[in-house]
Amino acid sequence: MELNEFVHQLDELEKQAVGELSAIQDAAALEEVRIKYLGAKSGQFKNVQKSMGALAATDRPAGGKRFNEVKNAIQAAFDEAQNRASQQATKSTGPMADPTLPGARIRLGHVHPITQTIEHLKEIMGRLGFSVTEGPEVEDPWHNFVALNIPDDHPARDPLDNFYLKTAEKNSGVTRLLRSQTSTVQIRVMESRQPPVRIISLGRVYRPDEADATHFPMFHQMEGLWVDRGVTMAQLKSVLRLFATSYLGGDVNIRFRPSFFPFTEPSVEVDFWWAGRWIEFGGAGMVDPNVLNAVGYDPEVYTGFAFGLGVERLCMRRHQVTDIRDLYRNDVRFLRQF
Ligand code: FA5
Repeated sequence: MELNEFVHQLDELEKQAVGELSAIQDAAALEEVRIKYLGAKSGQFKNVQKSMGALAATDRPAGGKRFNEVKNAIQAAFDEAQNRASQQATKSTGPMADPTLPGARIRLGHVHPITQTIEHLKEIMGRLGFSVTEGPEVEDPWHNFVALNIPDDHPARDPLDNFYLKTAEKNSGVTRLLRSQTSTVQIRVMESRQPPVRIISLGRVYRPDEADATHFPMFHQMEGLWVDRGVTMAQLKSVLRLFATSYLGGDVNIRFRPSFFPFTEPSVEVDFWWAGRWIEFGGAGMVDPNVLNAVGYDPEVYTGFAFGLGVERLCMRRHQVTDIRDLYRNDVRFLRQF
């Protein structure tokens, strides 16, 4: 091999290696370049060194001198790059993390107390043989009033007691409102199937009630309906008592008070004893024959009972919540307890 060619190879190697090393900032890239040029087995420097043996004996001193110069230049560039990479490493990671410190605790979210209550109520009523149905929240007067034996001039239809949907009425010409009770689902179920019917329906209802400790303009009700041959008031009381003791415990005090609803006859109000007084949880009664007629059931053949309970008040009684508004403030400090 000619001396010229050998020196040219060394020049090229120096230019390339020093150029690459001077751009290096981190340890991983440095190691790659080290292997490429200075690797013991097939690094480019090693290859050039091997070809020194092919020089004429008279050219070797000059070739060897240049070889050492290039070797020192590359070594110097390498050392510099190594310095830079180690400075960079301290800068980006900062002080070493302490692996013995406990990790940051991640809080898990969970289901809202009312949703938990709804699931629990479904489970209890399921064990008593009631299946679950649903109905729409936007209703028409037939299902919210007429079929429930609430005539046109009844105060329950007053705009002050209901959320009528003006835009829907203007656009379609028919009256629509947010349902004020889940009793609407009784009608929808009986219209769509023949007895025996044994269902519950849980969902939101809306009333322009002023919010206080026991009232909210949006709340949930659990409606129950059992229609068959020979269903009696005694069964209604048994079912509600069984339900109450399952959900609130064996020592719960429950009271049935005579009352009036247009869609049941006779009607009762259901109270639970709570913190030294009776609190109303719902209404119930034997399905009025007019309602059975409205859905095409023969009241001479079938009888039934229905009830509607406030879900929030049940949840509150079980979990000792004294203000219904706490359930809807979305304050995680409160919600976390459930
Ligand atoms: C009714 O809504 C009847 N549909 C119940 C019924 C069903 C009777 C089937 C007979 C047969 P009432 O308006 O009383 O009844 O409401 C029932 C329960 O809903 C109340 O006892 C109470 O627990 C709850 N409730 C009523 N208004 C509110 C409110 N603004 N906020 C929270 N809960 C309420």
